Amino acid sequence: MKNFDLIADVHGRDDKLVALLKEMGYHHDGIGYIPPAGHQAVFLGDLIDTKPGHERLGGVRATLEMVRTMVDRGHALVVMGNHEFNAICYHSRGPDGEWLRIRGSGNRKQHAGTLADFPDWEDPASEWQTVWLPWMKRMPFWLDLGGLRVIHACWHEDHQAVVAGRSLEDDSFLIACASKATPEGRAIETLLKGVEVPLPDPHTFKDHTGAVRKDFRARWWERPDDGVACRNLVFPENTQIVCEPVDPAHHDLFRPYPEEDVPIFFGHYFKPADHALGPERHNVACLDHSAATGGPLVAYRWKGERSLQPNHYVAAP
Ligand SMILES: [Mn+2]
Repeated sequence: MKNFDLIADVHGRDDKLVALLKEMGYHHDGIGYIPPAGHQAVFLGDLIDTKPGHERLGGVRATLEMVRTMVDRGHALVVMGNHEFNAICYHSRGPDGEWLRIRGSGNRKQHAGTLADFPDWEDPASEWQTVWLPWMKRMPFWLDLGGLRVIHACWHEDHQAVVAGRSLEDDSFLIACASKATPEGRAIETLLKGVEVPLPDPHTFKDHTGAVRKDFRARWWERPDDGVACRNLVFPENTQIVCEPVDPAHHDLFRPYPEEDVPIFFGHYFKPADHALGPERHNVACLDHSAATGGPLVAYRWKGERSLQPNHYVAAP
């Protein structure tokens, strides 16, 4: 059986990626990085878009080139993150001629660290438009590798059934995915951005930007029954969240992940930089430790186990 080295959200931090690959015994042969014998890397999405305040000129381009070279040579696999999906929409128009992702200040800011690496991105003949957008469109939404599963945010078989076998290279499918009013759009929203659950009235909380929010990012793999408090169902931990139970009307937003299923790996959730390295449950692991800001880039080295081991984690500061 193959050993998989799972790597979460790089967000253009090629410096951390190089350090992590070296730490795991990968070597550069003049073309790209080669894993140790019997290993393959698996990227969990969000290769692009540095975070404001953590820009690194050239980092997104270097990350894309490094990962693409590994994928092309059979040394890595990759799944799509919400940032790749958002970027594809940002650069694609709908039937009405409007951009599929509004080019407002927030969306522009989120994507600026990527576009800074491709100054001619508006030119249809540019590398950005002819190489990277088509490559990102071909990324699968998830991988079922037999002994393990990977997806950017949430394993949800009903939503997966809606988009299975489809590719964003198909313009009409892309347009359907870009709308929150379609089954395809709702599927992508959940698979790539996770599950958000409303707090009981009248509770709210402030997110890291200071915006007041009513919906919290949930530990979608848990069972919310029997009065489990919202605070025990938020991910990552957040003591602003009330200790009241979730309204039973929202229980079906959760997708309890069976204890006996093979391990599921995802990224996306920005666990705090000082979060201990370890799985959420014996077969559930989020590997995003905020490498995009102050945290380490983390890998899990899977060697066939059904129960995840804390000593299989590797981190690059
Ligand atoms: Mn991310």
